[in-house]
Amino acid sequence: NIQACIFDLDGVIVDTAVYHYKAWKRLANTLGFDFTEHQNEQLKGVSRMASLELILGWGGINGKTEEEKLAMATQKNEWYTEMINKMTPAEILPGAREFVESCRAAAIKTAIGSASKNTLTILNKLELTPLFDAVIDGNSVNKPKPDPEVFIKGAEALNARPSQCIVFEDAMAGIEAAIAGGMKTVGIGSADTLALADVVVTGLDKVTLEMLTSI
Ligand code: G16
Ligand code: MG
Repeated sequence: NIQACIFDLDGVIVDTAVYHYKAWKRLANTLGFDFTEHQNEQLKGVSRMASLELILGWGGINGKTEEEKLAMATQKNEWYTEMINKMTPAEILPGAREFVESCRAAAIKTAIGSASKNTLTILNKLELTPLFDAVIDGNSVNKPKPDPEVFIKGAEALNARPSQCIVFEDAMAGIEAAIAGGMKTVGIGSADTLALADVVVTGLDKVTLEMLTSI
């Protein structure tokens, strides 16, 4: 039986990828280059500093000091937070609130396991904070996905055994993290990119509790 469901935030509960993309693009443009939406796919689930490294690589920019990189990441985050501060509950992805509520109604614990340091701001804007028993985010982990730390801490916070947790993830690194943590996985997106997941669906609007018991 399932004790807990742990949800990634970006790409599962809400689509903030478009805001990350706009903010990173603005930073790249100030540095004199551009990158595509296709390249942006590679940034999903990747931490802020690791994303910056990838982007600087695309622009062929070398030799920046750690201090300069930190300033760039901070600037990007300012532009990003300006956008997420305007988010409303209308931006919750289809079925997300309903599915989390159905877990709670069935006495299944719920947590967020996200790489984002802006997790609480986003949950508050979406008015979803009360629906989660625990929130593990980029501020509470040292090792980014695909390391299982974020999900293991989530399971611990919920007092659940990893084998009885289901993780919902849109990024390959996140699916790998959950598997490394000994958890079951539901991929949100396409079966081509999330091949390692136990099941793949297009969104939480396509998931039922009955489906989960058969994983
Ligand atoms: C998210 C996004 C990533 C982002 C990361 C860190 O991960 O998918 O694109 O770089 O968080 O975000 P921040 O700069 O807000 O700390 P997740 O794990 O929620 O999909
Ligand atoms: Mg994600």
